[in-house]
Amino acid sequence: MILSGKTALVVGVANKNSIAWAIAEALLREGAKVALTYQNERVEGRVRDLAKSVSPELPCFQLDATNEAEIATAMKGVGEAFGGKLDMLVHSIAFAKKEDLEGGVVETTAEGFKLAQEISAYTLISLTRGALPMMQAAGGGSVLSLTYLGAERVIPNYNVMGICKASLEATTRYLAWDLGKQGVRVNAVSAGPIKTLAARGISGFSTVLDTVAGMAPLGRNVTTEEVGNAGMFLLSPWASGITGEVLYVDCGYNIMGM
Ligand code: 0WD
Repeated sequence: MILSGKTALVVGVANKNSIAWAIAEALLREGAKVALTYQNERVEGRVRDLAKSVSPELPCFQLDATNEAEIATAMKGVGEAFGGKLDMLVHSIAFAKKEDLEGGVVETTAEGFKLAQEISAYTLISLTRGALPMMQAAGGGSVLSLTYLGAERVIPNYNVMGICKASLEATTRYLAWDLGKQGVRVNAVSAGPIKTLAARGISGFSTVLDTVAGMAPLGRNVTTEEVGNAGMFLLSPWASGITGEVLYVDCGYNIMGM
């Protein structure tokens, strides 16, 4: 098992359909010790139940990524659970107000823009900063975030989230440059569309699913398991020469012109 003896913190599990959960399952399957976080009491029960379904000892911590104090407390808990060493961090969170995921981009308010950027892009920096001392203690580490094609092409209704994903991808490259000499790699998976809680907030999402299945070289949509496996690969030592990269896991849809 490639990840035996390695430790991972996975941020962004909301329920069993979450991409973060598929990544956690792939990490566990390859022998890693995994800790989860839940955003708030609303999702706590579901996350704890998922954790218990794989191991009675799997640690879970409350972490709203916009709350620096909660990041510090969660990281302290992770350090206690894993002997002060962390090898892998997964950032699988995003948020924009419903009204900013439909209608005109030109209507986006400064408040909606800042909120979406903070949760969807800035938190990659703050979570990585929180995890860094434990990665240094581990002699290096790797960080993974989740992005989408809407960062570079226009996907109707994705709107402010496309702008945030562009920011997230640039953040991935700058962090990769900043932390590379410390042996910390930072990469992103650009996943094809998957029906999750977050995706349900985007107007016309079922049209996106149908379009991709119709046009993608593989003739279908990607599964969360496939995204989980690719994420696990980028986090693992198999990807030791890869950093600052965005890997498409979308059944090939991104290569198509028509
Ligand atoms: O089609 C898709 N589903 C794709 C998702 C395609 C490509 C990329 N992605 C990305 C998303 O943009 C996100 O970055 O994958 C990541 C994970 O999204 P998901 O698995 O699709 O969605 P979900 O299961 O809803 O997990 C996202 C969770 C939130 O769930 P809610 O309840 O808001 O739907 O992110 C968490 C929250 O649990 N989250 C936060 N966690 C900590 N602090 C915060 C926060 N401030 N805000 C949201």
